[in-house]
Amino acid sequence: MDKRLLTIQDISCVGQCSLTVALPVISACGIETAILPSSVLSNHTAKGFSAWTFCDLTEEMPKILNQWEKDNITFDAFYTGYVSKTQIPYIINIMEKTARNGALRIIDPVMADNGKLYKGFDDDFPQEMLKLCKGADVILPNITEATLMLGMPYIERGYGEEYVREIVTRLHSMGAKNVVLTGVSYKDNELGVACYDGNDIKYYFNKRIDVSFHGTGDCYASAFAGALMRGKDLLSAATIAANFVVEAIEQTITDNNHWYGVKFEKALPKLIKDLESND
Ligand code: PXL
Repeated sequence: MDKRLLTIQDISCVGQCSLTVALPVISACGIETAILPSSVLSNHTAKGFSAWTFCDLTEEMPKILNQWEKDNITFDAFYTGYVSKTQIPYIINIMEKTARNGALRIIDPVMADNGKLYKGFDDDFPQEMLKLCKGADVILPNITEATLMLGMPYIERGYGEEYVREIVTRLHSMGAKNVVLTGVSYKDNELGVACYDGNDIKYYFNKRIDVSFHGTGDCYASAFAGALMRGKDLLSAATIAANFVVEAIEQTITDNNHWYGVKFEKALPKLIKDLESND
């Protein structure tokens, strides 16, 4: 049977993030992708748009699950992104009820960046998100999200390996089987990821591109989930995803009018090629 993944996150109608990224990216990886929208927004909540509309879909979740159970709909993997606090128990229940044997839980604890929670998230959100991370096969926090969940200080630059080791080992000991920490940097000119599987920390670095675009975290997690489902190991999936994001940024920086996200569509051919090599 072909593999089927369920991704749970919002639809931001415009803005190249969440489901408008996850669905095309994971599908392009050759993996059947089902969706459970957590909410519908006119656009994302990051800078650039004047405001946004928000329609919460929590009440749909048990109804959708109920229908799926009648038809025995099941999944080989779950990938969650931007969700609200009240949805977390529903999501855990959906994952329990619809998992095929050995189904993977990939959790991107979307909530913060650059040391701050996103607009609309309360201070107790990190502790709730930790509950989702505790049962995960892989979590993909950035350093802000990881330190908020652990109650550790956020250090922007100039930290050493000990800081990263403390973050990934503590998240692992809380129950996340594998940790892919994004936005790791020991030198000004590099940016990368640290992968920890409970044994050793493996790194992958790219040259730092000194621009910040919205939605790159969603591009990263989607490509990672697709690559993992294609059978890549943790570090290979983390590497393929990082190179996909770099390509998407490079396709975007020359266009000053493209302010709300990255042109990930232009990077899909590279992603597909990278997935095919060493298959
Ligand atoms: O990219 C994360 C994300 C997803 N969805 C919405 C967001 C954000 C980040 O700001 O606002 C609605």
